[in-house]
Amino acid sequence: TIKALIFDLDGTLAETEETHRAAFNATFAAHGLDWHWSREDYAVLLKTGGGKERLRAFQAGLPEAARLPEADILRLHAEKTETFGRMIAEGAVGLRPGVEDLILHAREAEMAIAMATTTSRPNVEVLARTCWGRPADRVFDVIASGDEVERKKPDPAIYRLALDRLGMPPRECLAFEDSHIGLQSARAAGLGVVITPSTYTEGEDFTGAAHCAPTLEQRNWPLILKAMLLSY
Ligand code: XBP
Ligand code: MG
Repeated sequence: TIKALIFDLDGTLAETEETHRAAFNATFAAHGLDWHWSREDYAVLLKTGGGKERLRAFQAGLPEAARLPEADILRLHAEKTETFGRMIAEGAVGLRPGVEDLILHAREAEMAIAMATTTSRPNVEVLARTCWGRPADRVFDVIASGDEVERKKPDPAIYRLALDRLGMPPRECLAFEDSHIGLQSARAAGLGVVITPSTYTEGEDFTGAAHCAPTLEQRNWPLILKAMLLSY
């Protein structure tokens, strides 16, 4: 039986990636940088999990003279996190359809609810407060977030950390993801995975997922529940 559900944040609980992109671009502009990430640029940049890692990957493609020192990257990222937080608090996104109900029902079934995300911890907090009106640790029993592991998705470290904190083996848990790198991360940690593709990940390769549904809405649950049974 499934005793815990482990959720990815960006793209799965909420369609946050456009807000991340806007926050990056606003930060670049505020610093007089002529960097601007289009949707097309960002679709490629998202293959690198983690905002700081994404900035470094972007810089690697620039001429050496245009690259910033690491301290500047960290400062830009910290500012981007603040801007993103303000945007979310102002209501930039809501939970994706079905998320709230699924978590409520899982709670009724006495399942634990966990989060395994490559995003920064302040982003988890602001989303929980804005969308649930509660601190994150009152929505999730366990939270594993970006800066707690050295290697981000597709590495399994973040899911292993969440499993460790749950104190459960992977076969008793199910992961919910929206991306190919998230799927790889969860699978490598031994988890069954339900995929709900997001705007940026539609069309990615989801081979190995236990089930793929357009959303977590209730009408998709029979299939999701079947996936839970099938994956073990
Ligand atoms: C998706 C990510 C994150 C965000 C940016 O995370 O790759 O890096 O794009 O967040 P998830 P930070 O695992 O939740 O889908 O800038 O805070 O790193
Ligand atoms: Mg995601």
